[in-house]
Amino acid sequence: MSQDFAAEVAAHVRAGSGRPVNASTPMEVWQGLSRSVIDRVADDWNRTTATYKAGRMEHYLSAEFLMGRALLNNLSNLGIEDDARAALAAHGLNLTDVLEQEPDAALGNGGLGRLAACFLDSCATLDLPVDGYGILYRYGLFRQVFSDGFQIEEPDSWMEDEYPFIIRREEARRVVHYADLDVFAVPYDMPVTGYGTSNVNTLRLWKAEPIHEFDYDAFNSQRFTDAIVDRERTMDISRVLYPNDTTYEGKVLRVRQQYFFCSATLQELIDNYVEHHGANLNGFADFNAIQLNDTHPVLAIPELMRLLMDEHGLGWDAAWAVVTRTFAYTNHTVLAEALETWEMSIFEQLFPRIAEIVREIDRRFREDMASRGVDPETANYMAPVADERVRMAWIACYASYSINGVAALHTEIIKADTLKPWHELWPGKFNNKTNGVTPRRWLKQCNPRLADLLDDVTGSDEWVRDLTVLAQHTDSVPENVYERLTEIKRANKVDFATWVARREGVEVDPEAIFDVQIKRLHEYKRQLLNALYILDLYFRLKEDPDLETPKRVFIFGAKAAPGYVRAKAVIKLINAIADLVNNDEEVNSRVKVVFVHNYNVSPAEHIIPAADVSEQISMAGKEASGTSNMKFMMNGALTLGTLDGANVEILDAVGEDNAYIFGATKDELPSLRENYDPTWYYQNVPGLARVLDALVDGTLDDNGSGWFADLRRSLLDGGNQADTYYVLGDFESYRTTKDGMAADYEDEKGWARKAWVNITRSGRFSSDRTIQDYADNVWRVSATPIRVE
Ligand code: RUG
Repeated sequence: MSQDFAAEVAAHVRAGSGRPVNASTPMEVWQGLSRSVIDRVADDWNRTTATYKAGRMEHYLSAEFLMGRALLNNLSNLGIEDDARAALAAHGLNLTDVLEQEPDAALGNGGLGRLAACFLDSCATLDLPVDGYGILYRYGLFRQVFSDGFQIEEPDSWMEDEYPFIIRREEARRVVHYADLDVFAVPYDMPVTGYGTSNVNTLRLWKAEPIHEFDYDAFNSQRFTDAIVDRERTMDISRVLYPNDTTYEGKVLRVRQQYFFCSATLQELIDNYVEHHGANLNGFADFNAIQLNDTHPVLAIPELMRLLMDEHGLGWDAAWAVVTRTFAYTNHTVLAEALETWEMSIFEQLFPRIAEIVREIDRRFREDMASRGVDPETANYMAPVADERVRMAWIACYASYSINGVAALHTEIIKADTLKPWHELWPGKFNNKTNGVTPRRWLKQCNPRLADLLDDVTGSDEWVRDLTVLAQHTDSVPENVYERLTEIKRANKVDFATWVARREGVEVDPEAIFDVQIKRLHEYKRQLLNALYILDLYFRLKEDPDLETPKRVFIFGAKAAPGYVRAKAVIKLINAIADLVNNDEEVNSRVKVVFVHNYNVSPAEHIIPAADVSEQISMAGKEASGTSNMKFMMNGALTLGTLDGANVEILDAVGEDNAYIFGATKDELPSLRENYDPTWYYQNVPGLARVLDALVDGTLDDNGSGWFADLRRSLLDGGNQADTYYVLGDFESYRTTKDGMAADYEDEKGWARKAWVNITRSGRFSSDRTIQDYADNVWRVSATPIRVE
């Protein structure tokens, strides 16, 4: 097997590079090895697709799929990682080096996009007939670099080199029609392998291409720019993830993107239905369920109405009956500003027929509400269109048969608050689906040492497909497990130290506590609270060099939205604190601060296995779920967090001795805020004034931007309206808990025991559990293993 594989790999490398393996570049070797994987899965992939298409399927529509790297994931799922290592070794090459060639497929922003990727992995592993649909962005999320500690955004041209894991399916292209433009939607497919199964699912990403290459006449008349205008306008549709939408033109482009992938996908689903089940579209929902991942794909609702009515002759009521049995909607946020609304004029401009359908949905909705006796004010609040704006979340709530939140607390909040009037009318639509993460990528692949320990303790690798089996081993373990766990963590930290020294130029001590906060930069996530703690610790150490505290390394990774100045200010602040601390000889042997630039899936795979502390410190009630909290837990890091999102369920799983919880709860906050006076905290909490003053007294340099003074003002100015996210209110409780946690770290065995409890109780946070729940209770699809001849 291994020898055959070595020959296959060599042949694929040669075919791509035109050179023998030992004369090919590492990138060419990566490409050749990747092609061997595609070769391996091709038959099963084809068979899976054919099998699924004939039956009931679920389609996961998402503007984001944060897939990360594909090669190791596939090798591991297919059980050929060792063969690949041997195949490369035969040519004197190292698999790890070759894997490092791969760019991250960063077609997503953060948690929402990575959740979609974890879900695909679980669907394949569970043999579920589910495919994903999205957009093949030429440029993924921007590449972050730092200049003087400021975030700079650069394009992420991740597909510039040949990328074998995405295959163009020219023959399946569709035309998407806009009032001002017709474009091709060309599908590109990515195989999604599962662990220990022959099924290979599909992620289909649409790319926009011009119908006419360019205007030949214009080009021949030397009007070169005119000749390519429409072509570029078309290519813009799939050029970047989340184009800046601060201008009207930017909004038009976003809406165009959303319609683009919804229309292409639905055209395909309908054609597939007709091919397998005939031309009577009334039964469409018997064979198709569609999960709307947030509001970005909500245009699929009016588009399905259009296709059913205009192209397949259904009347309004029949079409609406299909639509309301097809769609399910996942809400990922309670932040009102994140619930999309668009100007109706954009719809009129791009697709008047869709605008007409949306208005008709709105008219009928209002009629429906009146007939139910809903008062006009409430009906207007809930209406799909108001003040000439289209409210995407409200359309989703009206048309979907299922509405879910992503953690127990979050679902309670949307029922009681964010989506309250819908819940009052349709309580049966609401359900909770606590997020999960795949233990394949987030444990087995990124932490092989721990995976080996789990194999040993449990006696098999069954845990990879059923993480709940670990719970049987929480208490009954041989003594040396704690020692092995400590050794594994230390070895992972040594690896991380090498990686981060090379990548960021900062030396860190693996003996220190590795305290990590990695997530998008947002004020509600409160990276600022963490930064203020570090600054306070710095001053405490300066004041009292004998202060008893273990060594600490504070690790951050975060991107700020390009237009979000305050978030960018926090990045600059953390970098300034890193400069201060790391360059102070009196402190830097005890405290280091590292900001890992361009945080993404691959850096997370290096960071998480090395973490001791998982910072999950959002203001209670604001983080819908969080998913890094689950990845950290699986890798034996202890949560330092508020009672927010899925932290609540993590605490429930591990017990209060094995997590560090602080801060005001969601229920306490309203009354605390009523008489909130941040300046009281400034004046009375020891150390807080010193820290806040350091933002403006020259201790820290913001290069004249004025950003640090603005941060300080945001916390202090404006009475009880200041400090929206209660940073100062929670500071004391955070500091006490974090100090206590650091002290506990000194007890090596006690800490290892807590880490072990976290690992073995992480079973319920596997995305396999989440997906099985969706499959049984929302999608009504069942495992469909392909027969292998
Ligand atoms: O902020 C949420 C996270 O709490 C959650 O874990 C993740 C996946 O459900 O989705 C994130 N999210 C929310 N990403 N975008 C939004 C805004 O719609």
